[in-house]
Parts: sequence; structure tokens; C-alpha cells
Amino acid sequence: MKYAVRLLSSAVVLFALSTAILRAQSPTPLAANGRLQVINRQLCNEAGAPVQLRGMSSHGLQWFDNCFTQSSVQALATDWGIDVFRAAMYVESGGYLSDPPRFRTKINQIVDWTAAAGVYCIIDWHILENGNPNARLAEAKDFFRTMAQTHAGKKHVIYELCNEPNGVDWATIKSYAEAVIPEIRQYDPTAIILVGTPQWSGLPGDVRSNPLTGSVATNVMYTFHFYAGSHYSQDYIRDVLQTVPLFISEWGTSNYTGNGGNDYANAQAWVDLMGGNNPAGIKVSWCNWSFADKDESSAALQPGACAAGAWNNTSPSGTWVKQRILSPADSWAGAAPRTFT
Ligand code: IDC
Repeated sequence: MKYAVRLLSSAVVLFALSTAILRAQSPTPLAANGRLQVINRQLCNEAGAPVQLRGMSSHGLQWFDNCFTQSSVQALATDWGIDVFRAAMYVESGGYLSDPPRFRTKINQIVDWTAAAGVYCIIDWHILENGNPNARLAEAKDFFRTMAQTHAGKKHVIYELCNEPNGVDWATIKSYAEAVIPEIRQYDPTAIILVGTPQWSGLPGDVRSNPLTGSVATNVMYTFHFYAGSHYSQDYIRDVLQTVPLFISEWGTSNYTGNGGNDYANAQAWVDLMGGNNPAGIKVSWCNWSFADKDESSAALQPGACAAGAWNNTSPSGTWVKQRILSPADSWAGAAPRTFT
């Protein structure tokens, strides 16, 4: 009997060990996919195969500093299976403008941590309070120029020019993008660049009649954001996907305030749409709002989790979203398998 127990426990240990080794050996999203590119509205990897990145957005970097550490980024990669982490750097509200050096340092750290974890990193200029991106055009140009100069050559950096423009039309956003994109391109000619759209990144269809063209349009995607407790119609996006390259850089299970009743049934319909269940058959990449331990229903962690470094102490929303990231597991068509010696 004793012998049988011992045998069983060594079998368990062996099994745990082999899964750990298997996990360690499977290539990271970054190693598997390398430099990204947009082909016919679809985000693709370096080999030209379609990819869907699934991951988490931070909450405001200024408010939840202890949620965004090398340890949390690594846990997101290892335990949550994220492919992408979005660093939401608020511009106002005690964010970037109040202390540019502090936030540049934080972004640089996050770029390093995501590289070490083998996942993509979105640098998000999180405008919200002031919805006109041109209000801080000089600061945005300076910020993105410095970022591109510092991080040129790194395959995992994605630039998001303006989180959620509001109170402005597409023509205004377009002129902002035309001014900022060359600042990035002089140092990084191919990184993916995400451009916000009118009405809190709710109207990417406005781009259709007047898209970016020429050199500033290469590897550009437009953003759409939704909150499952508020946004019930998917028809619009199903249609827009037929003509516009989209990246859903922010969505929540909650209503649009970031709080209120999580609607998992509607969230599932959106997750399915993003997974490719749309007339264009496009796989849409996404980040969920938010990886933070704020006491609000969209936050993925339980209050107090960050101080404790308990990166898997999930809220109901976090539990649900983590499962949607882990399953189905990533499978990278056409990806070069990493070789191990
Ligand atoms: C929300 C946060 C909330 C914070 C508020 C104001 O969840 O804790 O008080 O911002 O800064 C967005 C924005 C995102 C919002 C989120 C939920 O991009 O910053 O976060 N949301 O309201 N667009 C639609 C919803």
C-alpha cells in the first residue's frame, strides 16, 4: 500500500515536471511570430500567417503602479498566456503631463519586461479627458519620437497614438496621425501603429471614406473599443471589418463606465466575433480592460492582489477573461518553432 502511494506520488511529480518542461519549451508569442505586419486588413506574423493577439490592458499607470512590475508581466505571460500587454499611459488625470520622466521610465521598463517575457507591448497614449488629440500634439510628437528612437529594432513594440478621441471628427484625428506617424517612422519604419477613431474609438467606420494613405498608412490599424454591458450590436463591426483593419485594443466585460454588471453572454459573442466569427473571417487582436486590483467590476484582480503580488487572485471578470486567453490555446500557423539544444 505504502509502496503504491509512493509510486503514485512520483508519477504525479513526473507529470508536473514534464508539463513544466513542455511549457518552458514552447516558444513565446514573440519568438514564434517575430515582427508583425498587416496584410489585407489582417494582423500577420513575420512569416505572413494570420495572428490574433489576446492579452490585457493595464489600468492607469499613474494609479496602480504596483500592479505593473516585472513579476506581474511575467505571470501574465506564464500563467495567463497573454500575447500582448497594453501599457495605458494616461495623458491627463495625473498621468504623463504631470511628470514626463516618471512615465517614460515606466514605459521603458514595461518594454523591457514584455521583451523578457516574450510578449508584445502596446505603448498607449491614453487620451480621454481631453478628447482632441491635437490639444497635445507637440507633446505627443516628442513622446513618440523618443520612444521610437529608444526602442527601434525591437520587434515587440506597438504604438497606439490616441486611446479614445472624443468630441472630434475623423478628419481631425487623421491630421494628428499624419503628424505623429512620421516621428515614429524615422526610427522604426515597420512597427504596427494603432490609430483611435471618433466617439471613444467607437466609429472606425468613419475612416472608410477618408483613410490614411501613402507611406503613413503602412502597418496601420484602427481601433474599436466596446464594453459588453453596454454594446450589444455587433452588426456595425462585422460590416466595418470588411474594409478597415481593426485592432480592439480595449474592451471590458462591464458597462462603459468600467463598472456595473458584467455581461458574460454578450462578452462571449464578442470574443467569438474577434476569434474569426465574422463575415470577413478576420481574427481580431484584443486587450481586456483592465489588469488592476481596483474595486470595480472590469478590474481583473481582487482588491489588494497587487500589494500581495497575487497575480492569479482574479475577480469574477478576471477569472472569465483569463480562461478566454488560455483557451483556445495559441497556435501559430506558419510560425518558426524555436529550437532547443
Ligand atoms: C476608467 C476606469 C475607471 C476610471 C475612469 C476615469 O475603469 O476606474 O475612474 O476610467 O479615468 C474607457 C477608457 C478607460 C476607462 C474605461 C471604463 O479608455 O480609461 O477606464 N473606458 O470607463 N473607454 C470606455 C470605457
